[in-house]
Amino acid sequence: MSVVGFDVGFLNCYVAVARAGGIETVANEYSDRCTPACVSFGPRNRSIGAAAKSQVVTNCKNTVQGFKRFHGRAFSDPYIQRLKSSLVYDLAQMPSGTTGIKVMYMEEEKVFSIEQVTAMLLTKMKETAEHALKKPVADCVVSVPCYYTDAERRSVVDAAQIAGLNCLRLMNETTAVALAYGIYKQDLPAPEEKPRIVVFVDIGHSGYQTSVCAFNKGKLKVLATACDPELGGKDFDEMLVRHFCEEFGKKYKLDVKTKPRALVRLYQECEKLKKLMSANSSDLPLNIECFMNDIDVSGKLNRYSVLSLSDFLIGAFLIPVQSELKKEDIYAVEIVGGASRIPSVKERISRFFGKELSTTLNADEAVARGCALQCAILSPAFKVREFSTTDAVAYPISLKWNSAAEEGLSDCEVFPKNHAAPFSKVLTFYRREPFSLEAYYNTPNELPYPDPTIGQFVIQKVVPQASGESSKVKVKVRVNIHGIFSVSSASLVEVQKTEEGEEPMDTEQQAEEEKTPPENEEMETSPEESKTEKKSEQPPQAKKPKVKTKVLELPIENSPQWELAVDMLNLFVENEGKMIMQDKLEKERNDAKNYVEEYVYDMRDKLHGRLEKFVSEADRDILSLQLEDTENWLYEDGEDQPKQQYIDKLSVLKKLGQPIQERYMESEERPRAFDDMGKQI
Ligand code: ATP
Ligand code: K
Ligand code: MG
Repeated sequence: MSVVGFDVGFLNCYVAVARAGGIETVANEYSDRCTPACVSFGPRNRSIGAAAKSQVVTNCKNTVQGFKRFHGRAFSDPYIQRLKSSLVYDLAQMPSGTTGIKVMYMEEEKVFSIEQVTAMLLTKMKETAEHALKKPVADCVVSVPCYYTDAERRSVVDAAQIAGLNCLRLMNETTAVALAYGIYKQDLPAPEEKPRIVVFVDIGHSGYQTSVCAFNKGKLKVLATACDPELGGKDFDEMLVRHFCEEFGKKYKLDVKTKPRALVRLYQECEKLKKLMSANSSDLPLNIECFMNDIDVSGKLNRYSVLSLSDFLIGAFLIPVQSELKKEDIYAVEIVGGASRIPSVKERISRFFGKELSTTLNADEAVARGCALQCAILSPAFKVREFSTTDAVAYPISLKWNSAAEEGLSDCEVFPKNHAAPFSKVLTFYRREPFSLEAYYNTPNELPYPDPTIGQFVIQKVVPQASGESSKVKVKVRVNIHGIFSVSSASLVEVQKTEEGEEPMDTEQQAEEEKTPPENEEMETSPEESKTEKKSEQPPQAKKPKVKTKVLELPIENSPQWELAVDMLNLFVENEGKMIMQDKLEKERNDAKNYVEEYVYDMRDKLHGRLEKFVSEADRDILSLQLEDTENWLYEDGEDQPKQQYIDKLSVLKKLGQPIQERYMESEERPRAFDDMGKQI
C-alpha cells in the first residue's frame, strides 16, 4: 500500500507522498522537487525528466515535451495538425487513429502512443516516490485538468496502468488544490451552516482553471468550474519568442523559424526572461551566443513594451465563472500555478473578483499534495481525517437512442454541467430487443474538441416478456470517481404470470413512454458515495393484484471513443517493462565504464602520492603504463563497449593495483593495532 500523489503538469511535475510525519513533496535524484515533463530518446536508452530536458537543444528532434495536450485526440484533429507544424519533434497516427509521437529510439524509427509517453513520465515519478518511500509504489492519485474530456481521462488512466500504477482517482487539479486547502482548516462552518465559498485559480504553463468550492466541516463540493485550456504561461513565452524572431529578423537577417535548435534555445531564454520580468521593473537584456549561423544575438525587453505586447493576453484572464456568485459571498480567492506569479495577471484577476488574492498554498506543490491527501483518504492503510470531496461534471452529457416507437431519435441530458460527480443514475426503457445508447457532449461549442462523441453502449440480450409485451429495462449510467462516463449495468425486469393470470401492470407506463418526451423518462439518481440504491421495482400498491418479478442482469457492450484495445494496452505494459530494463542495463553499463575511468584517475594520483612507498619502481612503471593504455582505450575503442568489457578492464588493473593498496592499508593499520593493544593493557 502506497500513498502517493502525482501532479502531471504540462511543463512541471511534482510527487507528494504520505509518511508518518504527514504529506510531503519529495525530490528527485537531482534534489529537485520539480521534474520536467520531458522524455528524450537515444540510441541506447531513454532519458526522462531533468536528464531529458538537458537534451532539448542537443537532441531536439527526439526530445518530447508539451505532450499533455495529445491525450484522447485523433491525429486528424485540426488542433493536432496545427500543432504538428509548430513542433520540433514529429507526430504520427496510431493504428487506432489517435496521436502518437515519432522518434528515433535504439537506432530505429519508432512511434509511441501518447499513453506510452505519459507512462514513461509516470515511470520516472514512480521511481522518485519509491526512492523516497523505500518500497514499491502502485496505489496513487493522478491529477488532470478539470477541463479534460472523457477520452482524455481514459487515456491518462491507461498511461498509469502502463506505468504499473493503480490509479485510485484521477483528480481535477483545482479540486486537489481545494482539498489541500480545506482538510487542515479547523474553522469551517458546521455541516448545517452556510458553506464557506472559496474560488481557486490555477494558472499553469498550458492552461487556466478556476473552480468555485463550498466548504463545510469534513467536506468540500465543487459548485462550478471554468477554464481556458489554451491560456497559460506558454502564451507569454510565445509572445516573447515572436517579438525576438521579428527583432532578429530585422537586426541580423535571421529566419529563426527555419532552425529548430535555435528556436528551442530562444524559447528557453524567453521563459527565463519572463520569470525575471515578474520580479524586475527595469529593462532586461537577452543574449544568446552562437545562436544561428555562428552569430551571437542580443536584444532588450522593456517592461512597458511587454505590457503592451501582453495586453490581449491579460485581457483574456476574464473568467467566465458562470455561477450566481456574488462578490460578497466569496470568502477568498486562492491562486496557484507557476504563471500566477506574473504581476499583471494577478492584478487582472484580483480586479475581476474585486478582492485581494490569497496565496496561502504552495503555488507549485498544492496539486501534488492534494492528490496525495486524496490517496491517503482512499487508502485503507492510512489514517486521515474524514473529508469527502464532491466534484463537478465539466460539460453536460447527453444520451441519444432510437425510440421504441420508431419515431426516430430521442435524446436526454443525463448529467447537466456542474452536476455532482461521482454519481449514478438509473434510466428506464421499455424494449423488446437489444438497443444502443450513444453518449455525447451536447454543447460542442464549449468543448475544446471538434468531436463531441463519448461512446456507444449496446444493451444486449433484451427480449420481450412472455406475454409479448415490451420489457422494462433499467440502465444505470454513471460518472465515476475519475470523471469518466459509462453505462455501468443494465437489468431486465421479467414479469411472471401470477396464478390468477393477471396482466402485468406496466403497460400503462409503456404507452406513456412512447409518447412522452424523453426528458420525462423515469430517472432515479443517487450519488456514488451512498451505495444504497432506491428499490422501486415493486412499489407497494395494495389495491392492485400482486405481480411477481425477476430481475435479470444484461450484458453491455461498451465502446467508448478512442478506447485503447486491451491487447494494445497489454503490449504497451510489456514494452514499458522492456524499456525500463533496457534503461537499467544501459545505466549499469555506463556505471561500469565510469568505475574504470575513476580507477584510472584515482590510481594515477595515488601512485605518485601516498602509495609511492609501497611499490617497486618496476611495478609502478608497469601499472602506470596500463593506466595510460586504459585511458586511451576509453576515448577510442573503449568508448562504447558492453558492460563486461569494462568489468574485465577494471579487474586487470586491480590485479596490479590491489597488492599495493593492501600493503599501504597494512602499514596504516599496524600502529593503530599497537595503540589498541596499549589501551587494553
Ligand atoms: P499545466 O498546469 O498547464 O499543466 P504546469 O503545471 O506544468 O502546467 P506550472 O508549473 O504551474 O505549470 O507553471 C509553469 C509556468 O509558470 C511556466 O510558464 C513558467 O514559465 C511560469 N512561471 C514560473 N515562475 C514564474 C515567474 N516567477 N514569473 C512568471 N512566470 C513564471
Ligand atoms: K505543476
Ligand atoms: Mg499545473
